[in-house]
Amino acid sequence: MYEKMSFIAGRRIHVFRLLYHIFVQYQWVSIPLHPSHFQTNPAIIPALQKNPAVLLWNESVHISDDWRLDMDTSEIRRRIQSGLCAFVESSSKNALMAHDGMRIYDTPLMGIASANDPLFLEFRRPDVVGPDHLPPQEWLPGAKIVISYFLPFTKQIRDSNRKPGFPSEEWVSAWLDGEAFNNTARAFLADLMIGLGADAVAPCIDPRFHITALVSNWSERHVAYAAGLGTFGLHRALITAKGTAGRFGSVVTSLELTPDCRSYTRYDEYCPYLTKGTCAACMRRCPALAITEAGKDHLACSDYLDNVVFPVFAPRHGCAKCNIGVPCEYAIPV
Ligand code: B12
Ligand code: SF4
Ligand code: SF4
Repeated sequence: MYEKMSFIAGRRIHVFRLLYHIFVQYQWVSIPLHPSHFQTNPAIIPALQKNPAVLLWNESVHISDDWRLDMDTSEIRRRIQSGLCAFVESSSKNALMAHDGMRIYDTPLMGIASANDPLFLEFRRPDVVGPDHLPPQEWLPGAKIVISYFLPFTKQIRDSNRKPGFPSEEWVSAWLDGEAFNNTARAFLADLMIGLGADAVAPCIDPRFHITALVSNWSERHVAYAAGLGTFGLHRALITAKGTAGRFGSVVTSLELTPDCRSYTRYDEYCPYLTKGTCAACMRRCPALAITEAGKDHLACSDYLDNVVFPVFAPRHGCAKCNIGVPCEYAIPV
């Protein structure tokens, strides 16, 4: 086995060596093969080409023959989730170099939605997301499920941004480097599906992804809602079992797994303000006064980020005071 591992030596792969250990332990991988072994979906190639981490992953890891689509689906699901967790926990990119390697994200949550969930049609309503929001089959013909995940920020990153007012240096760096890492996590997950012989697209790193007037054609929070990860708050962030302070990612795939049940029926069920008029802590935290009884004004928030925060921290920005020091920061408050 170690002889085989030496095949991948000489590359910048200490992350993958650790993953390799984990995967070998669970017998997920056999020997690394040439990248041409992988059946890469043409739709994702441009995104992968922009993403060296994934090509590296592609070059160095091959899914073993004992991990195939005819396995028990709950076991496949378990392995995908532990693979994603191992990636987040071991990647050297999950760290702020400018802040002594402060870790950005803790262990992720993962949820699965059916690609045929009627919610994806509901998201196209103008009062939900809008008609530009593409359903899974438009991202990937033959799509069966959507895998969504939540990357919670670590305590150190959150604590740095606890004081009211301007965002911390660590927070704005975590906005920039954290989204770059999120892109590698998206691509990692897509590549894992491709390695399994399925097709996969991560919409937010696909060239067709766009945002028009603050509305995207693939809303990660709405997708996470469909996948059972949480519901919306007054601040319009999605409240998950690990709170709101973090980021979402997702992958559409032809892999067929059982979707997760949603433990809620209303889209605002986890926010006590929206259900019974109590809390409103996020309203008091917002330096831009963008959150009122009427909800959150995206334009006011965006103006503050672009015209107050960005000029000071460019190319970084961020704020999220509404996600920190509030009852839904770490958990579901109901
Ligand atoms: C454009 C954008 C912004 C805009 C607009 C914000 C927004 N919430 O839409 C601006 C610049 C203001 C912004 C700011 C921030 N953003 Co931003 N942003 C996005 C982006 C790129 C697209 C969002 C989008 O498409 N919105 C669509 C509109 C329609 O959403 P909405 O109005 O909130 O939807 C409401 C309706 O659908 C309504 N509704 C009515 N009827 C029904 C029925 C049903 C069934 C449902 C489900 C809903 C529903 O409920 C929703 C909530 O009120 C996403 C990335 C992505 N691809 O998803 C990140 C994203 C939303 N942002 C994120 C973050 C972290 C932030 C910031 C905290 C930045 C920072 N790091 O400091 C701030 C503040 C976030 C906040 N409090 O909302 C995270 C959200 C994390 C979370 N826990 O929810 C995302 C998902 C990025 C990521 N990859 O994780 N952002
Ligand atoms: S701080 Fe309170 S009111 Fe605001 S979203 Fe969280 S639970 Fe809802
Ligand atoms: S991100 Fe900042 S400005 Fe935007 S709503 Fe939250 S607290 Fe207000």
